[in-house]
Amino acid sequence: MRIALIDSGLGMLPTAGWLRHLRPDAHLDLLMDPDGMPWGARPGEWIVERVLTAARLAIARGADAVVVPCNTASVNALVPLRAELEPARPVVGTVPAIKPAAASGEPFGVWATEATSASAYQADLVALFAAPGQATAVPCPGLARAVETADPAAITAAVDAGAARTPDDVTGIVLGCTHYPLVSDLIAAALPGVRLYDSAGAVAGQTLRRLGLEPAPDAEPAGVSVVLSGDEGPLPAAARSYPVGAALAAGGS
Ligand code: DGN
Repeated sequence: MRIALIDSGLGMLPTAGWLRHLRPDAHLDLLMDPDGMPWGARPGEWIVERVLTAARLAIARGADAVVVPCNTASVNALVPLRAELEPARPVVGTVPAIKPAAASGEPFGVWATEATSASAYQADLVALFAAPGQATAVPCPGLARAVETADPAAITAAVDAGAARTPDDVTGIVLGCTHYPLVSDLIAAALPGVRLYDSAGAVAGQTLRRLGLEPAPDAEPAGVSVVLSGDEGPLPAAARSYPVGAALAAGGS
């Protein structure tokens, strides 16, 4: 069993951690795009092309399923990706956790990249699940990139800017970019008492369901490979693959 994950970078790791925990015997191919990062400020057509390119590489490497643990990529590219790969191989995207936040009945914010915040997809989810005025979109420019580059000053500045744009009365924040759970402790500190919602565990669970697999946390671990885009152009031409074995910690986010 081989599962490919596609994101611009580290945002895929919480979902990879859940998959590793639930089915350690599935080989994970982690396709990251340092050359194209950040995707959140790119035009939709560019994102579609980039994700399709990565997905074709994943299939060439033998993927049984393609997971997109990235909200930006999912809201832009899921439809063309499914059209190309399904039904032969399941495609699992990421949906911002707007439904559970709305079910709280309390006001909440949706932190996301500019591309996701501006998408009809997010607006449709809010219209579908939230009461009028319950949700506030909070675009967080620069936060995904700051997390990716592990730049503490930039992370703090972007988190503080997000907190400043978040209405005072919210009791919940949807982490609508998969990079944000990696700094959830800082976001929680900036917004004390606010509940954070993310979708990594749900995406991993859905991947197992689509593959017809039950959780088997004690199974013999398979490998993990990291595939990075190169310096010279589109991902497959310059992809470099690093087998990293058990470097990913088992467990959730
Ligand atoms: N992790 C991506 C997301 O969930 O939107 C953001 C990636 C990026 O490059 N901004």
